[in-house]
Amino acid sequence: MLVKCLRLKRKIHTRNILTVVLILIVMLFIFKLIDRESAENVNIKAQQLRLDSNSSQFLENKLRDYESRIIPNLGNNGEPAFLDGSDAKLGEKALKKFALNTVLSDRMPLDRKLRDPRNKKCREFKYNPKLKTSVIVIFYNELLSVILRTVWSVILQTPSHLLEEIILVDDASTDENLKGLLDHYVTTRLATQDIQVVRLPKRLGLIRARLQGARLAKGDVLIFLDAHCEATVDWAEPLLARIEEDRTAVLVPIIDVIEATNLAYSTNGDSSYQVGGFSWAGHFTWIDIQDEKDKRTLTPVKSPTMAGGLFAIERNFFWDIGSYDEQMDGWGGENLEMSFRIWQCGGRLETVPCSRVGHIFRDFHPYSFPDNKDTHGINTARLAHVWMDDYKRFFFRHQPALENNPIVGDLTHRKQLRQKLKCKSFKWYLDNVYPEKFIPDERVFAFGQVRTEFDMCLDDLQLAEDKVGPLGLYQCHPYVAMSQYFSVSHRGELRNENFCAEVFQERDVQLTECHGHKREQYWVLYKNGTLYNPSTKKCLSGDGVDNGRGVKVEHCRNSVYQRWRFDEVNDT
Ligand code: LR7
Ligand code: MN
Repeated sequence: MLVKCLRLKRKIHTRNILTVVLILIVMLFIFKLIDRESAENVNIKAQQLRLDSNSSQFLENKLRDYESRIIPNLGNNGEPAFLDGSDAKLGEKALKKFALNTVLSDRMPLDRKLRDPRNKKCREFKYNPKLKTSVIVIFYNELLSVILRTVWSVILQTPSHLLEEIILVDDASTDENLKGLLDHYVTTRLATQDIQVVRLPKRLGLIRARLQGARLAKGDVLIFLDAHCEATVDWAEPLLARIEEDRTAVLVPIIDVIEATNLAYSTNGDSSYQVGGFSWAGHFTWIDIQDEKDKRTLTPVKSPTMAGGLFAIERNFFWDIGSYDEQMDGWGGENLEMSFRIWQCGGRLETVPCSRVGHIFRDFHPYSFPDNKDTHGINTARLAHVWMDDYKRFFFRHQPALENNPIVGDLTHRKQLRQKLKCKSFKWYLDNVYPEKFIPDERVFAFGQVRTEFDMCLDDLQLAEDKVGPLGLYQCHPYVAMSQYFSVSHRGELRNENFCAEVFQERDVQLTECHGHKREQYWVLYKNGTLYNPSTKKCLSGDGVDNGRGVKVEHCRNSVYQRWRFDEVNDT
């Protein structure tokens, strides 16, 4: 019985197993079938997609769809433009994300007409240049419509006999629209134009991207533009004519503002413009023209530096004078490097007031940088070592960590270039090209940190470069940029790089624009450390001033609160 039972059990067992195996096999087969089918499906779909997004029909449809949404005459004459309803909201969102109203740009005609922003007298000048130019536009993830508006403005505003070609250099953008769609636009809508799109295999940064464009260019002159510019009437003629006259002249147009919010082309009047300067922190700045009469003649005006994005240079001269520092990465610094080099090595830099180009000024970079490196700092350290001689000390006060840092890279080639071209010193540049630049420790009676007896120091309280604010007191600290660095100049100014201490209402002391007329900005430093302000007959006083608050002038008395100790005092 027991044996029988066992056998029966075994019988049932075997049958069960057999059924399960059978079911499994059937299921497996079904699964395989389904699986194969879906894999094939996916494959076919992927293939279709690939075919589609590259096929000219697909691109053509996409482009037509895009073109159909353009609103005729929007932004005509460079007027500010606005969208309604949901587009307006989307535009505001885009502004926060890209620092540009991309929605608006996509609705605005790519070939919009701008009014002539020039001073009227410019229209009387006749230029007849023979040189032809290559226009080089570099971009990384810029908006397609903005790039195309740049291209259209060049085509529409440059007589064809002066335009050799347009070279678009894509610095390995990741935005899909900048590939197929851009190519399709160029080959269909701009087929009659000589336009090359060059694609860099990996992101090289704007300096090496420009170099790549320059290597391919054939024109007599190279004009570089950022990818968000609009050229205006006759912009190219005065540039080319001036280079024909002097091949060592490197030229910048007046750069007008295209507003990122509403794409308005705004000018600061037709004759008010500035030229380029720099700060010891290594930034480009705008400065007033040295000789006001230059403004009236409307002829090219000497500029100590350039902003960097928009300029014209004779092609061979570009290479002769050392093109760019190819070891500069990312963004920043190349503009001051090129400016100093041009002046120091025998060229000149000028702003041409009858050539005007708009540029979209964005509040932040809409793109990121690989590795988050401070390329501006590193690039500026490079140029400081190569071109600024001992004056680099001011830059490295702002960036002490970069002074002897291997991250700055090898400088041999650039130093050799300076030797080979027999370039002049930075002192020559300051004396001859930019004599109004304030040098914190030259032609001064005293300079450095300015201490009270209680280890408090005069401090600019982080005043931004373009603001007015109190001259303050703060605990002395060794190295926070130049915020505690002041000088008493030979003109009697108590000042830092940009601002002069001025007495307001006979009591408060503000840092404000230096006017050079003495009065409330005039100070006399006595041997005992008193800082006397003759116009109020009062002395700079630190009593009762809290950390981070403004100092005052008070009646002079023999008090420790009215004695100021500068790091360095000159004998004279
Ligand atoms: O990795 C990058 N690769 C690129 O190709 C980063 C940027 N780019 C492209 C970018 O798409 C753009 O077309 O390089 C161009 C310049 O970049 P922007 O527009 O972000 O720079 P910017 O206008 O803020 O900065 C100014 O200083 C830069 C310093 O490196 C360059 O010299 C810019 O060309 C320069 N722009 C101008 O001079 C315009 C006038 C502005 C002022 C003042
Ligand atoms: Mn720009």
